[in-house]
Order: sequence, then C-alpha cells, then structure tokens
Amino acid sequence: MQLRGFYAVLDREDAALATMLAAHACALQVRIKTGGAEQLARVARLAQPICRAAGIPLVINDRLDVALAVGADGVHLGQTDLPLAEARAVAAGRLFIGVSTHDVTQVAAACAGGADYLGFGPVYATRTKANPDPVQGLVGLRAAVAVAGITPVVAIGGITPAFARDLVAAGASALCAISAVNDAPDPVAVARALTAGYSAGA
Ligand code: TZP
Ligand code: MG
Repeated sequence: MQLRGFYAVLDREDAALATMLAAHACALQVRIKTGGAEQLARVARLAQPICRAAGIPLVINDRLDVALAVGADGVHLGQTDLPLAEARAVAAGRLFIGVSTHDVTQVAAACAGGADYLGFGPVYATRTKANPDPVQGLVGLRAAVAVAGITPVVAIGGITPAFARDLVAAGASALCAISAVNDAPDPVAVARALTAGYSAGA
C-alpha cells in the first residue's frame, strides 16, 4: 500500500484538528485511549467524512470491530490487540491492517503474517504512549526497514521536523507524529515540515 509523508493521528474529539490533519496527511488514524469503544466510534464517525473529502484513508487504532462498524479503510493493531491472523480472517478484503512493532522480531512476524504496513518505534523518546517500549533509534529503524522489505514502515515516537531528514534517509515510508503536531501552536507548519523531506523527492 502507498503511505508517503505525514501519517496523522487524531487523539481527541476535534473536527477542526481532524480537518487540518487530513489536509496534510497521507492517512489519518483515530486513536482515543479513554472512553472505550463508544468514544472511539464517535470520533471515528466525526473523522470519516473528513478523510473521505480529503481522499485519505481512515484508520482505527486497536479495535477491528469499531473499524468495521464505522466503515473505516484500515485498522491499526498493537502487539496485544487481536492477533494479525485473526484480524485478517475477519477483515480480508474489507480493511487494510497496520501492525505496531517495536523490534525486528516483531517486524519479521508482522510481515510474514501479511501486515499491509508497519508502525515502528518508538524511534525517539515519547511521553505520549503509556509504558513505551525501549527507544529504537535510527539504527533500529534502519534494521526494521531492511527486514520489512516491501512492507511500508511508518516511524513513530518522539518525531519532530528536526528528525525528518534522518528518518526519510533511514527508509521510513511515512512519519507519524502526535504531540509535535497536535499540541503545536501552529500544527499546519509542523505537518508541512514533516512532509517536506518527501515532497522534495528525497
Ligand atoms: N507508539 C509508539 S510511540 C507512540 C505510539 C503510539 C506515541 C507517539 O507519540 P508522539 O507524541 O509523536 O511521541
Ligand atoms: Mg494499539
């Protein structure tokens, strides 16, 4: 699948933020960690027409059932969510599947299992994720990209525009930043800066 540029995450019920993110992203993931499936579905339904208008895929974090219920394009599964094989059995032909990976062993397993793309990280230290896995750095990212082969790798964790050039050079298909964009005084400027390395043809 094609993922190139800024991979956005909508982390709150905010239509204005969703619209801004969708205008600058190659995909938008809805990731709501409080309020359960009901809140996740509500925010997903808010994002759905915005993603459709922007022509980008809507991805739901963690919950295959919510992804199917709201007619999303994809689901993003963590290592403790529904196993990839189980998800593929349900979602085949209806949703693409991304898998969060945190080391090359997980990368190899997700690719062998038919993941459509991978999240990989944290590449840098993050305060967004509760109990994050160990920081993988650019060395870890390069290794993940090598093992992933043709499967796109989305870099995540502590990403800011200052790191974009290095991440693109390391082979990241797309860059996922949450706090650096969503909590910025000027989120558009940060989102644009994150895509610059790709649009420059790097
Ligand atoms: N998985 C690994 S790091 C992370 C997730 C969901 C959070 C990334 O957030 P931020 O604010 O861009 O560091
Ligand atoms: Mg998850």
